[in-house]
Amino acid sequence: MTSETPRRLALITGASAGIGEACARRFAAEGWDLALWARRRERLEKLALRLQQDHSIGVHTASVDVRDRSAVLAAASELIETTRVPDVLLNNAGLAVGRDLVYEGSPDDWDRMIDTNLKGLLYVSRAIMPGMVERGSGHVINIGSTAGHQVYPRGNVYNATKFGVKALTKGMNIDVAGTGVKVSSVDPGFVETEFSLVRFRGDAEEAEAVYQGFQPLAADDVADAVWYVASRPAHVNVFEVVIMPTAQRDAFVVDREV
Ligand code: NDP
Ligand code: 8X3
Repeated sequence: MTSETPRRLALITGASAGIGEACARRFAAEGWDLALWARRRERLEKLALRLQQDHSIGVHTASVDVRDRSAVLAAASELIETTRVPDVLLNNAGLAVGRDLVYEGSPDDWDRMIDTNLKGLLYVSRAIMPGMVERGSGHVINIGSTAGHQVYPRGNVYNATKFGVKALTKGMNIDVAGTGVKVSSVDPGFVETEFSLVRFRGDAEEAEAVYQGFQPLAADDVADAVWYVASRPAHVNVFEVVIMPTAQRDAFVVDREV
């Protein structure tokens, strides 16, 4: 890289924990500048400070709820005006809430999942992609899930959102044909993060049980896959990576020691 070449910039949503945080560390270690978004500002600022110190990179943080369309637009404009259009947008912010039967489920939980996993992803993409298209380069990487490949009991609305992400990855790819912009998804199985703690509303015992008796993926394993996808040459577009723990072969086949 010459002194005139700006460092590449990745915008990561949901960077305050889990997969997003692991991706932030990975891209930082590769010398990329970062824009980190999530709702928990303190966590972002702590992470940013550490990454700036350890890797001498530029890190921009913003407390953004991706469900809030005007907050997304404001943060995206600010980022583009003060920094530049990101080279990579990692649409990672997402969650599952509850494991209820649809006919007993809470519409508030459905709103949280649909508004975050689908509409949030769309709002951020809508704010960032025009600059990529105009420049003729950029890469949107969506974090989907094996839950977007196979429906499991009581997964209903979360499954629907991740099937939706899968459709959006395909649709976005078609929409940017001819522009030089790439769209990919990385779809993990079980990853031990705060995901299940959120799903089970802070019940640590229930959350831990999800990962008991086998070795789940770590967030760093997913960050490896994301980095692989992001670091292909310009003419290579990886559409979809599905990554599971070796003990897991689908939603129902998990080799647990009992
Ligand atoms: P975590 O709960 O550890 O992290 C979720 C991240 O998303 C946090 O940084 C959280 O930040 C952020 N987030 C949640 N809601 C919002 C919002 N409204 N606006 C902005 N940021 C938000 O879970 P994971 O790291 O596991 O999850 C990351 C992604 O990976 C999700 O899309 C999830 O569906 C997907 N996934 C997870 C798997 C797993 O088994 N863990 C497997 C497959 C996919 P904050 O609360 O600070 O806003
Ligand atoms: C997270 C993986 O199987 O818990 O998307 O839904 S799973």
